[in-house]
Amino acid sequence: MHRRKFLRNSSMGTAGLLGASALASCRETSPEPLPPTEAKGPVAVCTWDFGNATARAWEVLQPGGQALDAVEAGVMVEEADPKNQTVGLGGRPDREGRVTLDACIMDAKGGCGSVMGLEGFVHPISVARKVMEETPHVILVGEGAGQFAEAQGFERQDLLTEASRLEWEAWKEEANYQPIINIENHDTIGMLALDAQGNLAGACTTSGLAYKMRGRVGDSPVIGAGLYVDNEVGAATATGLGEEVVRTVGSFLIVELMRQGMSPQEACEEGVRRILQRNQGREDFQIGFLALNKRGETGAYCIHPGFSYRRFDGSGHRNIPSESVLKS
Ligand code: SD4
Repeated sequence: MHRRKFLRNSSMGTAGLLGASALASCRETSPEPLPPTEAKGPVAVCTWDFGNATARAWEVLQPGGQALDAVEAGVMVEEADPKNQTVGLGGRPDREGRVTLDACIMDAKGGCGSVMGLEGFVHPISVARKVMEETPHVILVGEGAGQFAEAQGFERQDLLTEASRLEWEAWKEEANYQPIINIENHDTIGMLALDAQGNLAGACTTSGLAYKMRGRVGDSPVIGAGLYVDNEVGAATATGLGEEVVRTVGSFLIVELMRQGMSPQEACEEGVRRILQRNQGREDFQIGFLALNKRGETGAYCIHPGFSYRRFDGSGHRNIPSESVLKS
């Protein structure tokens, strides 16, 4: 069908479903993309209270470095920290006792790279960046991702620390082989940055749910779910129970809501509301969203209290507690 005719037919169909007034109000609230000169950077934000990670990103951004380099360098701090048992080295293993890592990265030009189920490399975010920059693909998984990492010069190493191994062994005794889906056990890092040139980038990296089934992948390496960046509008990232974030394509949704005129805060609240709508009456999981727009404004929202994010900008370094739906 001719493209213009197809567009006319499909918009008539949509008008029938939504009603003409809904369409009109959509148009009224859709702002033009901000011109780059109105962007207010640099800013770096990340999920949870990872002050060392935002400080590292700031070292890149402050002298005029790029958002992409900042988010990679920032999340690498958590990947290398064995005390963070949800990311990189020392991450909790799957139920077979193997540490499998998921990560993705996006730049200002719409470039994206992702690795899923990567084993034996401390910095999956850097492997994801290589996928973006050195291959014609977006995602590499499992052993293929590992072979690629090795070919790119990354070194294999055992990521299962003694602390994580002992916890896994204790879990095996008690847990009836079920993955842990709890509320507190989330330290995945998603980082978003806006640089002085007005460009956005994002990175997200995790070892996923503790004691997950072998082969399970969550939202964190899924472009649009755990992370999304649109350089005209803003960026968003997620932490928490990935299955629910994947079902709603959460980070993409939040960026699209910002495009339609919502603030980062309003967009994160709507993202959480959509997830709760699908899970009415269920309170046994946590989701937290974090968003940054082109003006350098940020927002965050979660289901249970306890989520916070770190923000580093020209005015300093802060840990900002997130609002939540449930209050206790
Ligand atoms: C996942 N979203 O694999 C991740 C888990 C997470 O902090 O956020 N942990 O589902």
